[in-house]
Amino acid sequence: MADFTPKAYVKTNCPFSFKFRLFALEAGLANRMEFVELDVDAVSHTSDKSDLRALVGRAHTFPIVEVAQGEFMDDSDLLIDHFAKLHDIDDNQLATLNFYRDGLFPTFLEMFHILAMPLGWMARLGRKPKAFR
Ligand SMILES: N[C@@H](CCC(=O)N[C@@H](CS)C(=O)NCC(=O)O)C(=O)O
Repeated sequence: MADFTPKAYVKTNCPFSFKFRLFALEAGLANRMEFVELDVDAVSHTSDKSDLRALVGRAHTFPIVEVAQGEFMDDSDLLIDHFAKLHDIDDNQLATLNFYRDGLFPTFLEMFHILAMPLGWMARLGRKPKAFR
């Protein structure tokens, strides 16, 4: 559908969501899609997630984008590839995206893996750390 506005669901604590959003912004596509932010601090966060799961009709990760009416795509790299091809953009030329992809993004993932065990203990004690929401 030519006039369909893609709807991107992004989670506020999510480094993959940030990657996709940064791509969209730097590629000049951000104002051609709608962003729906799932706020991990919101009281409604758990129900927001299950509402979205029901809408999508399958388990998924964030970011997830409704790329056409009723058609959902997740995985940040697949999404970047999809929109880059659609708009004839070379994402390797996007300097800020690559600054993030080569720097903060892998650093964050490394720290997350190192911290996974203590964060898991906290979660089991009933204090759900932000990174696990
Ligand atoms: N390979 C995926 C990984 C995405 C991912 O793991 N996202 C996390 C949030 S940062 C997720 O959706 N976790 C499940 C959840 O929050 O329900 C990508 O690049 O988009």
